[in-house]
Amino acid sequence: MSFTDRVKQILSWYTSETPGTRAQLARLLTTGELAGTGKLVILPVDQGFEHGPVRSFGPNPAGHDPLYHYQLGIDAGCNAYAAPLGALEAGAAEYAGQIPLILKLNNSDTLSKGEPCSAVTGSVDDALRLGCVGIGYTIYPGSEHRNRMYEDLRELTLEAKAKGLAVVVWSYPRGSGLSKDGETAIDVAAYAAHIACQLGAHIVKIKPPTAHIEQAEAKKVIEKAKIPVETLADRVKYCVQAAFGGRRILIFSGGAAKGTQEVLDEIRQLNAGGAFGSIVGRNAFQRPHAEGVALLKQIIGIYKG
Ligand code: FBP
Repeated sequence: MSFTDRVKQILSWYTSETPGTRAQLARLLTTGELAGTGKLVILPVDQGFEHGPVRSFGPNPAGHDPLYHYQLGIDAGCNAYAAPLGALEAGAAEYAGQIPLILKLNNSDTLSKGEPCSAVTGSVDDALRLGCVGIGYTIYPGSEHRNRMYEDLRELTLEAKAKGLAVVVWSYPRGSGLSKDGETAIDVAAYAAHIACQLGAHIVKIKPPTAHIEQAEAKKVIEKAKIPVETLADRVKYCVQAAFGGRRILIFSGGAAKGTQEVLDEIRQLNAGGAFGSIVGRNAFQRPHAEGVALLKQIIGIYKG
């Protein structure tokens, strides 16, 4: 029975939402190998847009086919598959009902320079038409264009909630307001998680934070209050706290392709820190199918405890 007490507890944090939105969150939490545990492993495949097809699918050319990723998510027992409009449209009919879908509603490419800002590339109605459980949206706190992204998200969130969908926010600090190390600094990561919660996200995704502290004022408080930030588990714990005291689902991204042991060690630390799960793309789809499935299953196994 996947509608467990833990699922009910998590849903109780979202009582202001419509029955439709709560049903979609429930569907995410009761699908796949982690059904009922309160944990999520999601397969995101927007890297073709974000980094280009060569960098994304060159290592495993089968990944050029959007249907490959539907099947990968299903075979691995993921809770959901997230992708931009074109890729979801390519397989939504064939795979209808087989895995929850998240429509990534804004995207950026790496073909131009300047302050990071994503374009809105789909609509809430597209998400409904394709049978998605929710919309996905990236914000770049630290960019000069952050306010535009926050305001666009506000409109989309309002509509998604009114139409009974879940809202998943990728909160990725970057831009001229931050140093390169600052993009994943513990204080900035926690801040990014908190901003996404304040913007009304149901599920927030951040990168695993480092021990770097970007803001001098935050450093003083971390030291004075003795907030532990030494290990990744410590830092994850703090980020979960920053996400409304643990009342929002906070998950962590997988990052660029790396060795299996390195991936699994990181997941163990995320799990130890109280992460609600992971969203792992490149480390899954850049491996041959069987290896990608095996790695995702190992990740799921760690979250299962
Ligand atoms: P990965 O597991 O491949 O890191 O995917 C997670 C993700 O959030 C993708 O959805 C997104 O395309 C990518 O990371 C962005 O990575 P970056 O911030 O390095 O451009």
